[in-house]
Amino acid sequence: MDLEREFIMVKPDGVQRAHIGDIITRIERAGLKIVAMKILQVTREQAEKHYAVHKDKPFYAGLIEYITNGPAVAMVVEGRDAVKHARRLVGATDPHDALPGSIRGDYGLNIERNIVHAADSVENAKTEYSIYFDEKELIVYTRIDEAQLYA
Ligand code: 3AN
Repeated sequence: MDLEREFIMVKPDGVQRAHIGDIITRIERAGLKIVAMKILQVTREQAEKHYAVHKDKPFYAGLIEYITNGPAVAMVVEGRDAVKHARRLVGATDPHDALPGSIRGDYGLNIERNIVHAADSVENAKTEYSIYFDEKELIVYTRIDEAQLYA
């Protein structure tokens, strides 16, 4: 079976607005397995690595300021097509375009404060989670519902 690992982060506005529990519930409920998770204060160095691709964008400075501005929750989740499913749960980048039922569609109003991040490919997920986790922090286990999820 082709399992993917995806990197998800509840950003500082998601933490401050007390959405951590709801976001974790949505991830678990969809069948994605949490294999690593921590609350952390993102450093400027980590943020610059994470958002290197946006270095030349006009919103870059604000993005770095925002993500380093308070605690965030970083996690690695695993499952079949995990990247596609996590992005579906998260919704479009701009909350104005995100469908109701998605995290950003339900809670977002502002593209610069869009609550949650999910990597857009398996490769980027690995690059991103490696900024925040050592490989040995990823826990290998079987969830009891996998027999149904992957039947
Ligand atoms: P996503 O997080 O949906 O993959 P990216 O990777 O294009 O979106 O953008 C990373 C982050 O940069 C977004 N989550 C958002 O906080 C910020 N961002 C993206 N586009 C804009 C924009 N046009 N104006 C302000 N901030 C933006």
